[in-house]
Amino acid sequence: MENTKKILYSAVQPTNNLTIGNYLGAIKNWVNLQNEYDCFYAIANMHAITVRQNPAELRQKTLALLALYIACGVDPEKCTLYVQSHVPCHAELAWVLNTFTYVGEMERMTQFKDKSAKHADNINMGLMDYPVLMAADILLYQADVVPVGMDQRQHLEITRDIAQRFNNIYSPTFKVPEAVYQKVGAKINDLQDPVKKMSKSGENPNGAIFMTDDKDTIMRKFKRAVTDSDMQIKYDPENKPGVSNLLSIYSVFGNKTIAEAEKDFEGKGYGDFKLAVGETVANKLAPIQAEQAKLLADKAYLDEVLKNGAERAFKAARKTLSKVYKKIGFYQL
Ligand code: ATP
Ligand code: LTN
Repeated sequence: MENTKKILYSAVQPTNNLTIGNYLGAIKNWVNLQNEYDCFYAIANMHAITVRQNPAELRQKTLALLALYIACGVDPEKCTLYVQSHVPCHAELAWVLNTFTYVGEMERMTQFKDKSAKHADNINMGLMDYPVLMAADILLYQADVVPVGMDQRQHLEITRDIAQRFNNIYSPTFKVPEAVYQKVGAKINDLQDPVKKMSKSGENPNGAIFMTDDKDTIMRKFKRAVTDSDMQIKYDPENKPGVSNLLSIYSVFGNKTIAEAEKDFEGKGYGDFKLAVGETVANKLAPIQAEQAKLLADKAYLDEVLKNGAERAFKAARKTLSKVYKKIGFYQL
């Protein structure tokens, strides 16, 4: 039974605190899919260092992210939870895949262009190579599906291209993965600038709701959220991006369809609407925050989860890497 399950792979970088965009776009889906798939969920600390990190904070954020995965409902008994740098195969496969990836392809990546503009003083090789490391992550585990937010679409496409390229030159070696997105929640937008994605490292902290925000902060940010002047609470992302974004947030946190969400606010004003969205989010986050704090107090348990995870991940990853080394002609002892 166990072996017939398809494989799922995903990861989040331990940069900053997560936003509800990360939760709704990715982690919530991970929880829904964990029974159906054999899941690997990584903490992508090697990706994180492509922009400069404070070492003490990076260490702390790594454990905080693990605790958050578990607090959100990811079950370490069912899934493999591990830290990317604990499995050296990621760096090793990334090196090989670099030789199957063109500089021009990497220069055209939207995230590379955005991050280069944002960190103009540190456009390092790692930032450019980010998608290749991500391809290595996914391909090492022969993943069938990769649940991510819409912003990762281009990275998933290049992963598929690299896999197919390698398979065509040698023989079928890598599974060509499919991206899976949430129907609602795959792109949560900034509360202050609702045509831009909500980002954990965005400029305006009022634009993002962090998973660690307390109720007062959440209510204040929703109260200030940008809407429009027509006073209609209906879902129309094109013409009413602010209101539509709030409706999406409300519907996924409240487990409702968009139509049900619209119905809840028939005849109501924006003031009431924003309060209700804030209440719904704060009530959902409170138990997650409490559970995360409890888990963080038990470092021995978290370390144990990571140790088991690294062992399981290494076994799976090493198998693929050995195959690759053989195919490309690396001399084996
Ligand atoms: P950063 O701002 O540091 O670049 P980020 O907020 O984009 O980070 P990542 O660690 O890059 O976060 O992404 C983690 C996961 O969250 C990915 O699957 C990504 O697609 C998803 N995600 C990020 N932002 C959003 C969003 N606004 N809406 C939906 N999903 C999102
Ligand atoms: N780049 C991803 C994080 C990430 C990832 C992965 C996601 C690193 N490796 C492998 C899916 C599969 C992001 O969400 N920014």
